[in-house]
Amino acid sequence: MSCDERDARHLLALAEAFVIARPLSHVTPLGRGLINDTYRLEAADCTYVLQRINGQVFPAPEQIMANLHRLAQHPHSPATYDLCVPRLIPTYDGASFVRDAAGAIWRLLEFIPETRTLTRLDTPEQAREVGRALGRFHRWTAHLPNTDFAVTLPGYHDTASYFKRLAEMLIDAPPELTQLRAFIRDRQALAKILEQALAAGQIALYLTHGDPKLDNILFDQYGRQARALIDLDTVQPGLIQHDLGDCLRSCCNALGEGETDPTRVSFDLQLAAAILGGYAEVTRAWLNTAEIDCLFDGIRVMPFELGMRFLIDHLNGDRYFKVDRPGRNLIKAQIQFALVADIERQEQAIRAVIDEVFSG
Ligand code: GN1
Ligand code: MG
Repeated sequence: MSCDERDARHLLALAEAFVIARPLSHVTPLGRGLINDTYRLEAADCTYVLQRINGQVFPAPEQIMANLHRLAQHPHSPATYDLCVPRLIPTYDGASFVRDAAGAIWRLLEFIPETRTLTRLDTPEQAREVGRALGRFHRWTAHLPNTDFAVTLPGYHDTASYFKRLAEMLIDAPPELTQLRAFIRDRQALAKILEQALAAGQIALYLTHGDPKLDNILFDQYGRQARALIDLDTVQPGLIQHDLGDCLRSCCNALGEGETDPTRVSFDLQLAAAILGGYAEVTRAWLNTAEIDCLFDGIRVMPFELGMRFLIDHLNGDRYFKVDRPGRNLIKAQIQFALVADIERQEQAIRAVIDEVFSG
């Protein structure tokens, strides 16, 4: 029996605990996630998503499951906002997950049929749909008190603490990192900007998605309508400015996170305008001026933060993000910093778009 076969049998045995169609037929790896292990499971004529939560990254995976439960008890279905989120499938014992022999948590989710992810946005219409989907998600989750939800990943978007940690790690930086060190040091104020706005009461905490990158948005089969937001592990109290910034960071870097040449990276203003337009269409009447004024900071800070996170992981020996080879996290950090630089070059234009789309 090959190792793959053994793995597949192990996965099918785990899936047996859940209330699903029979017989279970096969499992295959799914998606491009950097943290959890995700599989597509076929059973009879149904498809499911089987996932192992990364217990090294999430200190208390049970809290994720508790948050997902709270979300599922929302008094309004997401369909009220023209949106889907994946449903959790219970076990025969009525639990929402099983533990394997090593203590890891596995869960099963519905596979939302007739959908697919896009590897890049090809049209402004698709980009507009992305913005609408995120706006709808924020409107939907805003009905629930964010204080009822656990913080599943403490410090997740604490940019200032990543900055501090990295500054210490880079004190004795090797010569090839001194340029990056200077780039980061010049942006100390940026690392604190949203934290200060929050402390000053200009912006507020909401229940956020936490990871609305393009891979986590499901489109219909034709790639026209954004139908669902998936990967809800980081749904926790947070800033909508972070969510929107993260979404633009991912969608407007047309070459993707995996690009290897920082000189080729750019922030696509046309796509950004369309995403912001779609987002504003849904949230214009709901957000206040101060919240809108801080959106640009979110757009600038998120690639900066992710670049720092990739660099920290590189310096730590690649323990957090999955990598295909050593050095990958360093390149990924450089790509994110190149994106920050291009966002800064286009600041005036991006701010003008925000003003325009929110003035409606
Ligand atoms: C991670 O696992 P995945 O791919 O959904 C990360 C996000 C990053 C993203 C970058 C919990 O998400 O914060 O933006 O990689 N998730 C966590 O691709 O750290
Ligand atoms: Mg994720």
